[in-house]
This record gives sequence, C-alpha cells and structure tokens, in this order.
Amino acid sequence: NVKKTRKKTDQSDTSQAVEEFLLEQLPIPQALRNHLTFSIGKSNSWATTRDWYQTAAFTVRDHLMSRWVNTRDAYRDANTKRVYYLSLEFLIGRMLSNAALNLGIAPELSDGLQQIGQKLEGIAELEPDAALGNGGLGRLAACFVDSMATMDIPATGYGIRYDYGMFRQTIEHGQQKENPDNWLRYQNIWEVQRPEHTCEVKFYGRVLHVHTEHGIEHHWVDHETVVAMPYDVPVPGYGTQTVNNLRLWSAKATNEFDLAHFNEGNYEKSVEGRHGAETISQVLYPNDTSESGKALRLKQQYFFVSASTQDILHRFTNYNADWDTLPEKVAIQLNDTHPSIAVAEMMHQLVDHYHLQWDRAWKLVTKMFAYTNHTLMPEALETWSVELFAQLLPRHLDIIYEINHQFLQMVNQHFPGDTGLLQRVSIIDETHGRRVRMAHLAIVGSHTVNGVAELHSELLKATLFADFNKIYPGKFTNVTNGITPRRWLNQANPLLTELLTKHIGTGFQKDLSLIKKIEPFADNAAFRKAFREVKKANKQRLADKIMQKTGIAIDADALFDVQIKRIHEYKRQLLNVLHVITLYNRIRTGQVSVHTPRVVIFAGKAAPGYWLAKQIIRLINDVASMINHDPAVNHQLKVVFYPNYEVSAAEILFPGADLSEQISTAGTEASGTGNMKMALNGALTIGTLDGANVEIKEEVGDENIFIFGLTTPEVAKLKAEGYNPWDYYHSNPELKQVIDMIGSGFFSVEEPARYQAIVDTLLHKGDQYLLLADYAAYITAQDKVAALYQDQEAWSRMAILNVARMAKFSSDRTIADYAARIWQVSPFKL
Ligand code: B1H
Repeated sequence: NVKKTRKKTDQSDTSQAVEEFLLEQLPIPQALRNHLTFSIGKSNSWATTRDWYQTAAFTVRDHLMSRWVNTRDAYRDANTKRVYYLSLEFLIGRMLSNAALNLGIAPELSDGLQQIGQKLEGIAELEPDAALGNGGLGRLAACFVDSMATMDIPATGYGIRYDYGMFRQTIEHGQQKENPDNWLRYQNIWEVQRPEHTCEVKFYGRVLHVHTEHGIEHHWVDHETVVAMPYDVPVPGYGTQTVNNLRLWSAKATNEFDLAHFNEGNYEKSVEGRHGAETISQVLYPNDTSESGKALRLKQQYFFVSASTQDILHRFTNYNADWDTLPEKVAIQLNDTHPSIAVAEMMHQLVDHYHLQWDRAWKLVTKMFAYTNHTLMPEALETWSVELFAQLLPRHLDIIYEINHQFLQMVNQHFPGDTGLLQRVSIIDETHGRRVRMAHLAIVGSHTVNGVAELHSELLKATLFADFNKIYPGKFTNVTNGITPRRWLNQANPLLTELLTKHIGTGFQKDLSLIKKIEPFADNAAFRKAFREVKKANKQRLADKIMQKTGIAIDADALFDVQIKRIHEYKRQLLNVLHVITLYNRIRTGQVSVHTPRVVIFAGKAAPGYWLAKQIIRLINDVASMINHDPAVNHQLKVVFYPNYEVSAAEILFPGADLSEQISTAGTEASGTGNMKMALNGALTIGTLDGANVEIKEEVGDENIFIFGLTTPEVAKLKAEGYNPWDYYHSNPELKQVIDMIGSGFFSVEEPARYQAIVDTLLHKGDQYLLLADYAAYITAQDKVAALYQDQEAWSRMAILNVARMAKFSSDRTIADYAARIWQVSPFKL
C-alpha cells in the first residue's frame, strides 16, 4: 500500500489569496499599458506589432492565472477523479483570441486595444500557430481539451512540447516544399515551465532478475536516462471558472550524463552527448494516417508516456493510501495507439517500482485505460520489431510477453484449439518477422475501445477487430467525434455568431442544442438575406486572403467549392480534379447548360515521403495555372491552391465556403471533422456515405445534402466481383478525355509524362479508391449543386437548416458521452 497519506492544505488561506488576485485585476487598458512598460520594456512609440501581441497576451494571461491556480487547488482538495488524455498531437492553433473569448473578456480586450490605436484582429495574427499535430486527430485532441474545461471535467492533457511543429508548406513551381516550423523562436507566453515536476525516463540497458524475500524483482540496469521537463499550458473553459492543464514534456539531457568526459578535461565532448537526448522532442512526425516505423518515433512515444505515467502515479500516491482506489481516481484515454505503450509502462511502474502483485496491477490497468481507434487504413496500424523493442525497452518487452501469455491462455480457454484465432489476435505478429502489434496491446489493456463515427465503429467490429469483438463482446463502442463551437463558430465566424445572437440570443456557444432555434428563420426571407450577406462578407475576407497569399483574384459572387484536408489518395482530391477538368472542357466547348461561376479551392499538406500525394498537389497547381490564365474560361472557373493549411487558415476558409467536399471512398474516412466545421458555418455538403457524413445526413435530412457514390457494401461487392477501371474509362467519353489530357501532358507541356504515375494508379494499378466508379455519380451531383446555386433563396434555406441542425456535432456532446459511458467521471464545478 501507499506509504504517504493525504496531505492537508489550508483551503481557506488559498482561496482567500485567490480572491484577492481576482479583485486586483486591473482594467484592461491600464493592464495593457503596464505590460508594455513592465513586461516588454518599451514605450508606446517604440512598440512593434509583435510587442503589442505580447502585451495583449500577457494581459489575457493574467486573467487565466488565478483561475488556473484555483482549479488545480480545488481538484486536489476534493481529490476528484481525473481524466488523463494521452496524445502525441495537440493541434491548438493560436490562443490569444480563444482565451479572451473563453474568459469572457474579448470585448474589453478589443476596446482596450482600440483605445491605444491597435486592432485585436491585426495583432492576433502575430501569434504563431501551435501546430503540434498533423490533422484531424490532433485537432480533435485540442477540441476535446476545450470541451473538457468548458464542461468542468477534471482533466489533464499530456503530450510532447515539440521544438518544431508541423512543417510549413510553401508552393514553389507548383510543388510542395517543406520548411521548419520554428514556432518557439519568440517567447511562448502561454507556457509555464515546471522544473519541480521533472522526471527521468530510461532507455536501453538490460534486465536483472533478482530473487528477494518477496519473490523475483526485475531491475532495469545499464540504461540511459533522459530528463523530461514539463511545460504547462492553461486550457480555459468557456463561461466557467475552470482552467484545466495541458502538460507538454520536453526532453533534456541529464546533468550526470557528461561528467565522465568533463572530468577528463574534454569540455566539448561533455556537451556533445546532450544532443542525442534532446532530439527526442525536437520534431513532430508529419505522417498523417500512416506510420513511419522510425526508432525515434517509438522513443518519443515512450518518453512522454513514461513521464506522464510517473506524474499520474505521483499525484495519486500523494493523496491516496489504497491502491485499489486507483481506478476511482484515474481514467486514461489513449488517443490512437501512439501512446499505447502506456499499458506496459503502467504495469512496469506498479509492479517494479511500487511492488504490486502482477494480477492486482493488471486488474487496475484494465479498469483505467480506454483506447480510441481513428482509422481502418492498414498502413496506419503500428507495429514495432521485437528486436527494436528488446534493445530500447527490454523490460517492457518482457511485460508485453507476459500480458500476451495470459491473454492467449484466456482465449484458448474460450475457443479451444483455434490456433488461427490465437495467431491473429496475438500481441506478437509472427508472420512478418516478429513484431509487436500496438493496437492489440491497447485493446487487451483497455476496458473500452471506441471508433469515432457510427459507420467506423461498426466497421471496426465487423472487420479490423472482428476477432476481438468475439473475444470481448461489449468492449467495443462508438463515440462520434465533434468540434468546439467556441473556436469554429464564435471565433472563426463572428458575423454569423452576431446574426444568430440577434435572433436566438446567446447560449449556443455553451449549449449547441440551442442552435436549433434558428430553424424557423430558414423560411424568413429577410433572415435569409442577412444570412447571405454574412456569407458574402466571409467570402470576401477569404478572397482577400487568397489574393494576399497567391495573387489570384476571385469573385465573391462565385460558388466557393472547398476541399481542405490532408492530401491522401483515399480522400480523393484527384476526383475533385477530374470534375474541375470536366467543367473546363465543358466551358471551353460551350456545352454548359447552367452557368454557375465557381472557384474551386484546395488546401492541405502531403506527408514529405508520400510522393503521389505531392504529385497531386503539383497537378492541382498545373491545372490551376492553365485554367486561371485562360480568358475563355476564367470568368466562370478558377482554381486555387491555398498554401500552408493550418488552424489559423482554417478559421478563414471554413466560414468562406459554400460547398463542402467530403468525397472519400465509402468506408475509408473514419469520421472527418472538417465536414462538421463546414456545415456549422453554412456550407452545403457534397459527399459520400462515409465517416460522419452519414450522421450529418441523418441530422440535416436527405434533401439538404448532396450524397453520391457507392456505399461501403457496394464498394466491397464491386471489389469482390473484380473491379475494372477500364470499363468506366471506355464507356464514358468525358471521363476518358479528362484522363487522356492528364496523361498526355496537356497541363504539363514542358514535361508531358509528368503525370503518368497518376494515370497509372487510376488505370494500370487498379484504382484502389474507385475514382472511376464514382466519377459519373459525382459529376451528376455537382451538376445539381450548380443548378441549385442559381436559386439563391433555396440554397440559403438549405444552408440555414444545416447550421440549425448541427447540435449533435459539438465536442461538448462527445465529451459528455466519454465522461458518462467510458470515464465514469462527473463535472466538478469550482
Ligand atoms: C486520423 C490518424 C493518424 N486517423 C497516424 N488516424 C498518425 C494516424 O502520425 N501518425 O502516425 C497521425 C494521425 N488520423 C483521423 O482522425 C481520421 O483520418 C479522421 O477521419 C478523423 O476525423 C480524425 C479524428 O478522429
């Protein structure tokens, strides 16, 4: 049992002090002036825009601090159950405007800045995005911490403080170039270093099995040690006193590390060794929905998992005396398999460090952990070679073997003699060399496993995890993703927020179900007009940004057709390109029935090693430059590739969209969250029955969404019967023409064969994602879109109904679901 008992703190003292802090808060204009002088050390006349940004950030931070202190103390004093959200990614974006909004001081801040001749929007742009994530998975973690704070869930996010976040994309000669994201170049005002919570993480070495009076002890010796230094980031809830904590770990070399060399008088050498340790938290791996298998990636995973697990257990042992209450105090959510080594690390710490019996420790583990799966794509399934594991984490490999041994014994009891089953579910894959299957470790170690949309969760049970679903009936469930309405409606779209507020009052920011009150206004012509004016203004804001970033002029009256997400074959940006070229051909040859001027906007990054995705970016840019320079069509069609898609760009792009492209092959996109952001901002969806599109359709109604293409069972059936893309190529002249143009170098005259590989994937390599099979249906759906856009009243009505019916997709609903069904934790209001 735990040695220490609960520490008493003088509660009255703390809260009194905090109350005084609150009372002492200066009026914002005065606070701004003070910070400029005392924190920045400048006078008004010398201050740069960055100085003003920092001044504003310091001012907002003051308002966070007392609530942050208060929240931590209150959780400790009440010894509440906590949620720990473990994620290798938190794609936060900028914090200034979001913090001001959530704290309820945005209007005062705006006014205060105006009084000294500054504009909040202008200076907020000086803040670099915190881009500690790739795409949907990382942004989901950021929406979740916002919702957990807003809903007063005692929660901590744990992750890595990468020195370099997601690479910055530039487009040079039509091609993606990756540039380092040096986001910490200037002081990061939103983090506080906490050296007193530093811990040590071990790597390499070997295990000694020592016989003692209590049995065998396992001593990890001859290891290397890396120091984990925590940086805390405050996460303010909206309309609440709660400010939760996001703890990001940074790797540092130990001080002892270099003593040997130092004593030999070799000063340079003693410092050199530090680099190895400190590279662990240097850079985010940029491989969305696929894994790279690099040893450094496993090191990153273990580094932050070990530090977080130590931190969690320190906190527990400080205030609790009985290990059996651990699951009453701790719920740990694994954001995909990336932190799943935590299952083994928790066993290591409980058994080897705290000396719990194996069986007792294992019961505790499986009551604490839950795992979220985010993808069915086979290339994303993480496995690590047993050799690498044996080298890097020798004790953990032993622990995994023991977990696997007991698990397989259990399976064998329930399904005797089914050796095929044992091989398929084993945590060790023996068929591709010997590899550790991280998803299997996560499933076996968790009490609940969830997918992120209804369809995805059903497919998990029916396909990828069918065996496990048989072994553990009831372990698998669904929690449909959501997005935070604070950032994605209120902050990104102040004009729509204002219009909604005028008609239905405030409150939808915190309770998105209230947004349904706008539904009756869909039939009100004056409201529709006002709604269109808002959309037009947001489109103009986007058009100005596009001019600034690309030099391309676009007309805000055109239909803005937007596909923004990571570039991946399964997301089918290429299908969108096929439609663009089809339109181009129709306009050139005068065969368009309805003239609906259209701007097709793409944005997204390709993984640096994903050559075909980079080719798709290049093709989009080549097609764009031909179309945009062709005076015969460029009044009716333009194509834009918006560079460096990131959270702050998304905040401009979503509100400016008319049409939301969600066109992945059915059964491939786990959920999607951009689909929700678009609809909430009044765009209509053209999409397949994939991911959360299915649930968006259920909410908005079949008549308010453009659904096309094969369904998941139809995809499976077509593939089983033998899909032949050539059949579609030969029977559809428009399609044939488009593919021939790409293949013959129509868009790459200087290098006619440039896109041969793209044509090859479509025709000669089987068209894995069925673009040709869905082409005709997609074109028909796009024709309907163009026709409907002619009827602006009908279009606006549908768009308003989309906004009104988005309540389900608030991440507050998602978090309430996790809290009640998976974490068993209740709100704790300060
Ligand atoms: C999602 C990832 C992902 N699924 C591996 N999987 C990564 C996998 O760096 N890696 O190795 C990074 C990310 N990301 C996305 O999660 C899904 O594709 C979306 O459909 C989903 O909406 C999102 C959030 O659940």
